[in-house]
Amino acid sequence: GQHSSSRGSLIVFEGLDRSGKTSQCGKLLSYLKGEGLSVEAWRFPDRSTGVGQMISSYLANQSNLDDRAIHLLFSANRWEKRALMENKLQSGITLIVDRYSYSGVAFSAAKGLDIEWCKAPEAGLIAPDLVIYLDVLPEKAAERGGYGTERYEQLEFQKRVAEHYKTLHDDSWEVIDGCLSMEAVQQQLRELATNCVKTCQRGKPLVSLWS
Ligand code: NYM
Repeated sequence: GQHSSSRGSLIVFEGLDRSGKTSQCGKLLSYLKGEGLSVEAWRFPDRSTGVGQMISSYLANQSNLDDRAIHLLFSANRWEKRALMENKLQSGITLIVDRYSYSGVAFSAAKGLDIEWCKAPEAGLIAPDLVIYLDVLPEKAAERGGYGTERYEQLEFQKRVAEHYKTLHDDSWEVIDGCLSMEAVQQQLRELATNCVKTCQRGKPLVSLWS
């Protein structure tokens, strides 16, 4: 059973734009809540902070920033949430997070920045217990009602992002075929998340990312 001292899980969703992350996160959140779990949905970029507003304006093409400067802002946006994230996890709350450091690296590397340079500022953030990668071919994602008008929402760019994501997979990753039906994907996610939550409740330690 769940002990008051047991920690929550950090479950991260990654994937290309229009891979279905946001819908699946929402469904998983409702399901886990229904199971009586303490759970919150987060997302990065968190556009509610000062840093987040700079990112949002950059993404909307309302401002221009040097590629490294925007990379560091995305990272700072995670760092400013790190302490709160750890407190929530330690107090038993599971976090379902729509994008994290892997987006940071994959999108910046797709512009030609060095991967190790991109990873460095992420080292020391909390490592996810589970990364769910919703795998959809860039061409298929592009067909899904089309991209929006934000920066990066272009097929050729998304193809490069997909290639960089592939180099980031580690033991915490589960690759799910995002072209299956909404229900079939959700069914797999529920099972993966439930197992992950149990493992963390049994005392799996929190560790740092890439350090
Ligand atoms: N993005 C997101 C990055 O380039 N770096 C990051 O660190 C993160 C978290 O922002 N195209 C990109 C990926 C998306 C865009 O994300 C906005 P969303 O999930 O559409 O709000």
